[in-house]
Amino acid sequence: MAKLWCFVCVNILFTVFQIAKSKKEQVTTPPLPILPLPSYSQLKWQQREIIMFLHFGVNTFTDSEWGTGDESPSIFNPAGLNAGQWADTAAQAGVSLMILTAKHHDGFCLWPSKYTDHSVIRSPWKNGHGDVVHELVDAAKDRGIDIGLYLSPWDRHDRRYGRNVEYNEYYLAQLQELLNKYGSVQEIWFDGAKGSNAPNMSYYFSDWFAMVKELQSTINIFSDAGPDVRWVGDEQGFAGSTCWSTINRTSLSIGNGSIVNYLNTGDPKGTDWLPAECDVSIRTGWFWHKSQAPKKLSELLEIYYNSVGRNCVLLLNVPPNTTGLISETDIQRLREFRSAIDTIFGANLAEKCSMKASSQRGGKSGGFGPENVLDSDHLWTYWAPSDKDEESRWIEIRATNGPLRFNVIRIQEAIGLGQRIKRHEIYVDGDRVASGTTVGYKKLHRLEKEVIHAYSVRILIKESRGLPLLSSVGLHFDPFWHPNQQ
Ligand code: FUL
Repeated sequence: MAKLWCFVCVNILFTVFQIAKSKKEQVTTPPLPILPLPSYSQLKWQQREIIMFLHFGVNTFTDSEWGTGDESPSIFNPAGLNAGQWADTAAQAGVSLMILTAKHHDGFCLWPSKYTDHSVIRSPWKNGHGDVVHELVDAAKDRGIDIGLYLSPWDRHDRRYGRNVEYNEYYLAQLQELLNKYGSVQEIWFDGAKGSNAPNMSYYFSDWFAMVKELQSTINIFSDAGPDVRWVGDEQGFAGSTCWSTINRTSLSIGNGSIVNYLNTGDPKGTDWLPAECDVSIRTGWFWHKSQAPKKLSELLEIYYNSVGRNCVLLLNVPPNTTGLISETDIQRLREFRSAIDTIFGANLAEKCSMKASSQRGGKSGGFGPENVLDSDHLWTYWAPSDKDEESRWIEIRATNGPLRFNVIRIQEAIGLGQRIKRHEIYVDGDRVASGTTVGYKKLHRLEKEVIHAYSVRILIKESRGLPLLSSVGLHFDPFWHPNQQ
């Protein structure tokens, strides 16, 4: 009997202990999101950081930017075209998506469309049997790179342009060709440029967008007004120093010059997640011209800081030449650009430091401590302050191995739960060295003065929509940054 009692008591104790243990170990949940949120495809797009644009077509051979539409297909003969070389260039530059102008404003099609003969079919290139889109798709696939397509709405060649139903049918037919025939397409570019050759031409955007989504479920649609990616409002590759991924789509329209400032900064009250893409060319023009050279490394870095470093994606155009190759000078510059980015951001001085924060959600064991900003996950592990921490929310990096030398500070928000930070400041050993507004996926601060002997860096969140959530923080040294020489 005593034995039985003993057995029962041990069992009861064990159960009580298990219950107590499971209570103690209850995991703290993530905070509620703040809407709007990015879609899966938008998040993937954001993490690409740099996308390559390829402007190529009859303009390449006529030394022009906007073709008239009267060009003879016989001028298109890129005898040495090698899409493998384009894709290698992209891979070396760390690019995971390449967008080709399948048709520019001149109406010439780089693929053998069934619906027009103003295309590669009538060109001498490969005796009319070539298909540039196909070549790019194959080369990109071999290297694990995704593709995107640009199909100009404005068409200066096709006779149907200006007759609404006919042209929209033609345009939709071409969309079906491109999005059915070439496998997965990750971005489609609807350019807002529209000339005066048919002022009353209206584009059936709703039909186009619906068709695109029907044919490609993970694609992002770019236009001045989205619906997935918005134009940044300029072609210099510069976002606003305040840049929200949120905006009100109802205030946007395609080809409307009066909204460029709104596009540049976004809207903290916006009800749509519509991040900005910064398009700019490595050269002056979008198409290749013998007389032009690539931008200097310092200019490309300036663009990088003002696009990727301001919560955007950089869409950098690298135009193939008349041979059908990307010029060596451009390849060389891209190599320098990638190597500079890797040099600057390859090492994070904060990794060797200790972290402190004003508070943390769920206390010490809640899983939302400041150390989360040092791991390699830049979305789903993050520092979250406690709900009660409303006054001064900060995170601090403390040197443990001697003083720190840096001139760039990187801050990233956990945008999977919404973009939140409105205003922030940075202090080094108690002195304010930088201040800013939005953070978003990535904010890069290049300091006016290099910090050579620091022991602590504090990021203070002054204002935010709900709790600020930081997913990554970095202290970097940029040897190419000379503020006084700019
Ligand atoms: C503009 C076009 O007119 C340019 O030719 C170029 O394609 C650029 C990316 O978009 O609107």
